[in-house]
Amino acid sequence: MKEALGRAADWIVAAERVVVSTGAGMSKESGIPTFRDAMDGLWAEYDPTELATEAGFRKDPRRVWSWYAHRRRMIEACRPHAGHFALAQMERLLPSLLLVTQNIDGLHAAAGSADVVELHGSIRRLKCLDHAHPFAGAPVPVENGDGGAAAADDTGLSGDLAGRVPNAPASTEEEEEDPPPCPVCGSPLRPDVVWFGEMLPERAVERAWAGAERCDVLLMVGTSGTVWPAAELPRVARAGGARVVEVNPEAGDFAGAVDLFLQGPAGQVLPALLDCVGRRLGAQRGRQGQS
Ligand code: BV8
Repeated sequence: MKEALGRAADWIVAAERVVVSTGAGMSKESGIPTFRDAMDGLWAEYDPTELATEAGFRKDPRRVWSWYAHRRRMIEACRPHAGHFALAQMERLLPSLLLVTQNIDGLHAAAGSADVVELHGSIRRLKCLDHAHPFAGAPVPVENGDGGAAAADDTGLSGDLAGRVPNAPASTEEEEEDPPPCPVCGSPLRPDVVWFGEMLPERAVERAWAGAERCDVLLMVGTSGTVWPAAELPRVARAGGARVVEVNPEAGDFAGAVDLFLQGPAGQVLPALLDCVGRRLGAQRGRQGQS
């Protein structure tokens, strides 16, 4: 692993542009179950084609709203881990790092990543079903690891946290609840996430695909490559001449689009990678200082 970390760090330090693409595995060590894990995966309990779709919501708004309220409460109790903080630090150290995530939990922003492209939206944001009116409830500051409020960027593409959940039951039992009505048009509120069968946010797709086409290194963390079109990113990056590095305890389904596999959990591999990158940048600056 040491040799592989060194190679990945060499590529990252030599790169003009780096793109990082994260999936549910990135949040696993923060306590948020992934979709795929047989043991505790969200899909093990529910049928996503029933719940994470507009049709499912229209069929049973109470059930889908309650499922998201349950997930939101779970996520609000979770904190970024060392891997999230390592990516935020890399963003500060490197000339250009674009962070693209499939995750809806807002943990990258909570760890201080200033510019996060959320391909699948954010569970912390709400909008109405019929007109996508944003629910402008009281903003919810995101507690990051040391209790401070994280920087929320103004691109609207990161996990901005307007929209405290209305009628979130305070009680510990999780009784089902009806989605509240939109204050503007009265249609039911829904999470501002991309459901299956829905288009991804245009601006997010533009930024992610342009970033992947032009980058020198794509670092993929914690994704199985099952969900489209996000699963396309490594192929887009490779076609643009980038090197693709995967961080995962087990290799994903990328059909040979990966150049280097760093096997292990994000919370361990990313801090180790940051350490290698930091040493190389320090040595580089030392040499420049002497010349
Ligand atoms: C769309 C928000 C246009 C909601 C989510 C081809 C092209 C286009 C579309 C399709 C296509 N083929 C099929 C489709 C349809 C569909 C799709 O992809 N279906 C799948 C099931 C085959 N795609 C769509 O509908 C997309 N829309 O394309 O619109 C369109 C419209 C109509 C018809 C056609 C096209 C919208 C997709 C977005 C869905 N919304 N989330 C919510 O969360 O409730 S998807 C959701 O599941 C997540 O956001 C994430 O994207 C996905 C889970 O995937 P991963 O993140 O990869 O996580 P997973 O659990 O799979 O894997 C975890 C990984 O972590 C594993 O590899 C594991 O080993 C690793 N891991 C575990 N522990 C760790 C770790 N890694 C690191 N550290 C650890 N500690």
